[in-house]
Amino acid sequence: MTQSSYPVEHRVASQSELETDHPSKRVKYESHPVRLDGAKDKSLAVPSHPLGVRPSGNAYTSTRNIKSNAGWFAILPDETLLQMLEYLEAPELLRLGATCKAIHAFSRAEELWKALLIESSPTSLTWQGTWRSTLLGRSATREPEISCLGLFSDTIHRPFHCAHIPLDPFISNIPARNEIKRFDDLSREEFAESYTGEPFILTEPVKSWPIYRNWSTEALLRKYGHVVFRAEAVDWPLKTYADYMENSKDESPLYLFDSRFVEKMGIEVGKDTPDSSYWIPDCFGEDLFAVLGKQRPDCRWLIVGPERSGSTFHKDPNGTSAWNAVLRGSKYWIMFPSSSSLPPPPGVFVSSDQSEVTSPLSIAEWLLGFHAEARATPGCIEGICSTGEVLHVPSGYYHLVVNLEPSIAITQNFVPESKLREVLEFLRTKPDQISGFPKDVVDPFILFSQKLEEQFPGLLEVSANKKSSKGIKKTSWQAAVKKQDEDDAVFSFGFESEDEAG
Ligand SMILES: O=C(O)CCC(=O)C(=O)O
Ligand SMILES: [Fe+2]
Repeated sequence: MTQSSYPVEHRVASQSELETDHPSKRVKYESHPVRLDGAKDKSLAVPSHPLGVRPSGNAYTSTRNIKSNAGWFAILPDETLLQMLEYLEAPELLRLGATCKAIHAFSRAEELWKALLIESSPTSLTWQGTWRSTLLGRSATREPEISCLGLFSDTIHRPFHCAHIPLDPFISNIPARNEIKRFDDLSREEFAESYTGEPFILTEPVKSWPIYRNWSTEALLRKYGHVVFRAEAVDWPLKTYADYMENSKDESPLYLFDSRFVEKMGIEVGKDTPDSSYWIPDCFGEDLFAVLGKQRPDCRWLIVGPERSGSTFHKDPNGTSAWNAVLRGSKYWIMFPSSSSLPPPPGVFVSSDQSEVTSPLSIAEWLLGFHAEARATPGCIEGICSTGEVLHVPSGYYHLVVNLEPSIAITQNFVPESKLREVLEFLRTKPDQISGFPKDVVDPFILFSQKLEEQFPGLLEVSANKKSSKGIKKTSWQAAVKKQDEDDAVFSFGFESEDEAG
């Protein structure tokens, strides 16, 4: 978080507070709550913290700071104090939180209770509105309302602030040069010839899917309420997750992301399949990972999440491309191309060997700290994918996605022929980053090469030649297939990446 993006909160002092707090005359209390810079609309206001905690900067203008009542704990930086509390179990956290108001505010941090609940992995649970009340098994309305006025802590206040920032300033006024392209539909040929390397939105194909008409949270709950889906680190019945969606205010909401949804829901997929629920939009039909059959890596996910849930910056797995179809809600996307000669997007860090992409910030923190810079960065592509639309994520593109409303989506990853080189190169050069393959696949690169050669003889070579004939970079990548050993038919391919090729 950059300093300038995090506000000093101005608030109206209550009469009793004015009496007990002895605010100095220099403190300027204003009669409106926190706004984002430039936010004119009242609906863009961020409310005050429920315990009365204010951002650290306010301490400079206050004559009282209740952290000093926390004994030896007061000497610890806030982050360290919170980290220390991570070692406590629920009963200890409750006891310590009863010792003074400052520690109480720290002991209420939702991230502590979320970790405790996930660790305890109860066989069944009823979502109560907060992680703490859910673990304690009581309604959030019964949580004590303790005023911790006089505590100034970014560590405590920041997640609350981030959970309430208006998204509107970030998703509106998209510069024309950044706008993602939109089409009704594209044919397979149009996609293959011109658009495999470009993000775009298609407005039509999803609208003919049966589940576009039928799926809503209510309809899914009626049919699949007891079906257990994966949401990050937990497996919850859809009913529990829907309760969470309906009644929670996490900075980074738990996101349902399930790769087994087709099997779990017992639905049919494919245009020519009777009672099919949905099918791959025509233009994305070519998928070379299909040669792997049951040995292909995870490729499709059901995604459900509340407003503000989403995905922090990442590139899709194994060098694949993806489509993401929105059935309910809408998603704001911001994307950047990647290459060895381009820096990662603002606020995203890549390890020197390119093996790790880290975006240590939550979506809201990133928006507050880096969105303006990102928007002005060449290559930035932005747009909103609404209900019934599908977005194409080209192989290698960085993307951050945030749901603007409660949403239901399906995404699928695939390998078009023009991205075959990228995928093979990924599998060959980044074995430690390969993900989603079944456990019995020992060497995905060899397996994929082998299957391709069996089912599409010569394709590797064609694909390599196409690349160099486009003049992107003369490469000595050799797609020649060498049969190393006639007996066990092990294939090997001589690759040289663009980076390696001088
Ligand atoms: O819907 C989302 O949160 C984005 C998912 C994603 O990253 C993708 O489909 O590639
Ligand atoms: Fe993605």
